[in-house]
Amino acid sequence: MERYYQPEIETASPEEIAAIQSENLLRTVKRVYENVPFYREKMDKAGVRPEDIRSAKDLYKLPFSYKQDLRDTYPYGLFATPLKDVVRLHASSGTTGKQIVAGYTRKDLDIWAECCARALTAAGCTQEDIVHVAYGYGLFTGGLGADGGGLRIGAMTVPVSSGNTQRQVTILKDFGSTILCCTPSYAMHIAEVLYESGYTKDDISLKAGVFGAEPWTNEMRRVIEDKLGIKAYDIYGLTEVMGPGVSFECCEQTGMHINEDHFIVEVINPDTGEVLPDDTQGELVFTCITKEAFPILRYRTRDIGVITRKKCSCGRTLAKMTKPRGRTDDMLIIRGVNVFPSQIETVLLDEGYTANYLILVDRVNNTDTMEVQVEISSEQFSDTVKELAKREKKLAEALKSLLGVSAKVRLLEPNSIARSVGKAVRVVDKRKLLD
Ligand code: DLL
Repeated sequence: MERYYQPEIETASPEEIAAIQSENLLRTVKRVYENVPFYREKMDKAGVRPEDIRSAKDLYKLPFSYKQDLRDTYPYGLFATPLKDVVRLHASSGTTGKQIVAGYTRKDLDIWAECCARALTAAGCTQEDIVHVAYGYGLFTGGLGADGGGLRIGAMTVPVSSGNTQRQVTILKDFGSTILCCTPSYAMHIAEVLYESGYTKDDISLKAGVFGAEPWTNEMRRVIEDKLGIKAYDIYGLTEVMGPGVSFECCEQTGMHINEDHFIVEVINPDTGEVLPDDTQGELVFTCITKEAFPILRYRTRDIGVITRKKCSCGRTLAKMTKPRGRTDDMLIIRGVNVFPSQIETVLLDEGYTANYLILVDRVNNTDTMEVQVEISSEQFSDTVKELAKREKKLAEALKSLLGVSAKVRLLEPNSIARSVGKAVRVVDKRKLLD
């Protein structure tokens, strides 16, 4: 029997959801117009007044917002409450060195916990469960987001964070964790270490996993389910909109239900901005309608997906989105960390290298690998082997420090990377992330 965390919302009629959305949207638009100069100027420029938004149907009249807007207003320019009311910050990588900063009031954290509680409940979590959170804790939203959901349900929540995989296995075994939350690639790695340590799924008590933050295929789902003896559920979200729990999978496993009482989703043509009908592929755009501190409007996620309102066998009426089918920009997700090639280029140039580089991404033993190859100048090329090794180490450290994820560095002799006649090919991604 499917369980819901808030059946009155999760199975509400489309009319009820539309009414909630309109009411919340109107309030949010008025609030950001009054409190955030960025939105006021943008709306004035577009000739839209808060009064022009009379229901959720008028959403299309509002201007879009972009990652660039967050950079331009870094760090707090889009906050709609005084900083004294903000009780938590999270952040993720932007396209350059600057982070994308998200703020939360106490109420925002409460709603976030509620959204994650819905996701965990859909994966079968109850108060009786032991939720093992192996997403990273810290500025990344994964750890504390999932943690909030576990606490809200009243499950025993274990904040293991990511890394030290041997210890993850020990904790899974000894604590009897029943629900695992982490990135799907980390789940694969945990499974591997479990078996390498001489154990099998019979030695642990897991029954479900809630995995997201990066693309994963149904093929990968089957392997994880088989190795860990669980049912694996997808969860989606992004820092700019909230973090994990914007949408979540149910028992049907054919897409993720969007928490539509808190977020309005649109699918648009990324080139023209035109709003597309349901069941058509396009860029996902989210509007936060209940957030106090950082209620972003019509945010261009760059994630490509499809929205459907077809009846779901789980009984939920909330619209569903497919797994993201790619991105309209060049963002890579390496071991759950967002990485833009432009960030790598900035480091290379800062460290005195040329802009002749190549980023090779692969997945080896279910773990993402990244190698940055960069040409050195003729003068650098005459350095001793020892000096070159020192240079590689220094560059690897600079990359790790800015990206938050490690990369192997290979210095190449001058002119060894093929020059392109059109758009430079900077990234070779050998992972097969889509079905
Ligand atoms: O990844 C939030 C999150 C944490 C989601 C834990 C789920 C679980 P960001 O670091 O800001 O936030 O990255 C957001 O990651 O725009 C997608 O491109 C990608 N992404 C997130 N969830 C999924 C998923 C978190 N389930 C970016 N499938 C998004 C595919 C995902 N891609």
